[in-house]
Amino acid sequence: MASLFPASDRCWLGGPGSVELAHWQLEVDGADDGLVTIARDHALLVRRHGGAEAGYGADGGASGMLRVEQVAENGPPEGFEILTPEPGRVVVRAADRRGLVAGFFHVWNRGPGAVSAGRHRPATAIRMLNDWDNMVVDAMGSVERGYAGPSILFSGGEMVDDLSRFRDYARLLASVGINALCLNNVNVNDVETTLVTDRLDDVARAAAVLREYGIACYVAVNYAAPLTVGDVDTADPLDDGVRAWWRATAERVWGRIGDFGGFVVKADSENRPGPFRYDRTHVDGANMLAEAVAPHGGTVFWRCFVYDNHQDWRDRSTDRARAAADHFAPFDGQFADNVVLQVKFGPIDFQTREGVSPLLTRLRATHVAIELQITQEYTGQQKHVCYLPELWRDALDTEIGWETDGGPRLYETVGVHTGRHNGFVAVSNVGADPNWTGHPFAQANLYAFGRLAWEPSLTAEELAHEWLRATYAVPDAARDELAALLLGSWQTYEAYTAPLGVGFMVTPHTHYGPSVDGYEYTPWGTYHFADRDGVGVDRTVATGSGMIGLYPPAMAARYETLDACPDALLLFFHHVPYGHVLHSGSTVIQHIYDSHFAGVEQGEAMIRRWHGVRESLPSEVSAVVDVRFAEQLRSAIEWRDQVNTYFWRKSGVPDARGRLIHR
Ligand code: GCW
Repeated sequence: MASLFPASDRCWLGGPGSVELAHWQLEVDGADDGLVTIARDHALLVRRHGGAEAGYGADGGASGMLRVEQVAENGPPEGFEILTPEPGRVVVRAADRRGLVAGFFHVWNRGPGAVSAGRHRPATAIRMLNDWDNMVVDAMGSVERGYAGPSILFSGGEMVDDLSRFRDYARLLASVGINALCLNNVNVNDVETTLVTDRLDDVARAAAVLREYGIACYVAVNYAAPLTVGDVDTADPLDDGVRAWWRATAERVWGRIGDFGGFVVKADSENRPGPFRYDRTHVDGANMLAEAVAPHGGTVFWRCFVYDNHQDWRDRSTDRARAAADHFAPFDGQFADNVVLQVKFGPIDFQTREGVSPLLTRLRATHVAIELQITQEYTGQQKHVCYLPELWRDALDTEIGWETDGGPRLYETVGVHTGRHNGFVAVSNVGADPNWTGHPFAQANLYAFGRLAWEPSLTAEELAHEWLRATYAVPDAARDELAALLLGSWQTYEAYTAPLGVGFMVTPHTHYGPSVDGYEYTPWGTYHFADRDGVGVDRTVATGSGMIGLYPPAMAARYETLDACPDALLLFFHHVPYGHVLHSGSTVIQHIYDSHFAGVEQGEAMIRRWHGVRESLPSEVSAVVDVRFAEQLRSAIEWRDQVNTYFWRKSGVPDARGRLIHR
């Protein structure tokens, strides 16, 4: 028996100030016979196949407002139907366990009074999270780029014994439609390499928990495992010994965990081993693994974050934004059917704003998952409120115009060519912090990712209201204020950080706070090229790296010329003089000053709004938010002053409005 709701966690699934449903429980007992039990307080409703009622529990089912039944007929996988046969009664029907869980939470997250009859099914098959959890605390901590405390799954080189917190996590993910989870960091170190060999019992324990909620278990593997933990002296994907090692490994994995999902691979990326070492291609590497897992129904998620991180900053011919498309687009159609290419939404690295990855516009015969980052590595590290659905909407709504100018939008292209095996992956933002995400409002990003992956047309506004309704029992007016606080927070963050899409002005290594030239002379390929005359990266076909030419022609035309290029992405695609006049009418240098002053003012306005609404939330939530807002404002001021001072010193152009810029 598995209770679907944690009793004590501060999340949309319960905890102080959460909606009245904190007392509900749904229990799914043995998927095979379709027995589903729902309890509210002590009242149980039990239904079996075909809707036959098996009985009521404890107090006679007085609170039977919501019934869940599993039907024997074939419905769409993971889909469900809501019926409202009479006022006050809601019935959820589904053909499989995932549909049941999804349907139940559909009602739960809105409240039974707010749902209407209808059929629902996910738009995408892949709705996956990648945890970047390390087994051993390393230089990156227990969770790489984690901002919510240590890993909930690993501690001191081992998987924790008590998986109750992990079970709550699984429940939480199921509640928003996530159906796959990769347990460990894609940077696979020595200990994690043995997850698929010596530590299978641990993986099996985690997989058993995930199974209860219809979530497939994945592990990130070390591409060089045959060499490092196996008895083979190479990791050449075409070597028979290597192929045999992976086949045997897959047999053992699936022999232990019959419904195991598969492997996630970061190869030839940021010093990780990969097929390039053996002069082989990524098709060779991915298909070799795919062949090993195929007999078991397994899938290989192959990440496309492949670029030269040993670049000479003097070399202007190499452009990191081209790399994924250059490496992978030529192989479109050559990857095995159980390979999914996992592609970051932008071609650089989860920046506050980037043009979309050209690779995503080029894969027409390959399964693709768009990778988003929920953990706020570059967007305020869960100290700043930065509501990411607005960033994601901006990227996903980009019109990619394959044949003509305009549509389809990026999100509409997921899976249109290859059908199944497409969707969304995101890097998770949870940790052992009692509120799960460090900043209580960062839960909204996790919630929204799951919902967006299921229904990629949902608006940022809809998602904010949905999350708030499911999380805090507050009056409508307070909820509207909280939604207003989230909405626009990404634009505010952008306004006080790096200007006009230029990206990467962060402190090296930690990626928190400003350091305008921090990466300028490093091997990482993330440059802004600011000098006394201008700033930005020339990616045009005419005079730059030609990266824009990797887009379909009509889309390329939208970025290639200064006339056409939108202001928000100007410095991502062009190097311009400080006096260049934007479509907004402002010059670039004046925009930099104005936007940084405005960003801090918007941050102050957010805090005023927060003060008007903070009393409506439980004190433990407000106390954390207060502390984080203080840091957000401090950091925003630091960004404003460093960026404005830097550009004043470079350009010598004074602020037209004469505000204080430190010299
Ligand atoms: O954004 C960068 C991060 C790395 C991360 C890498 C990746 C897991 O700084 O910490 O490594 O991306 O996506 O592989």
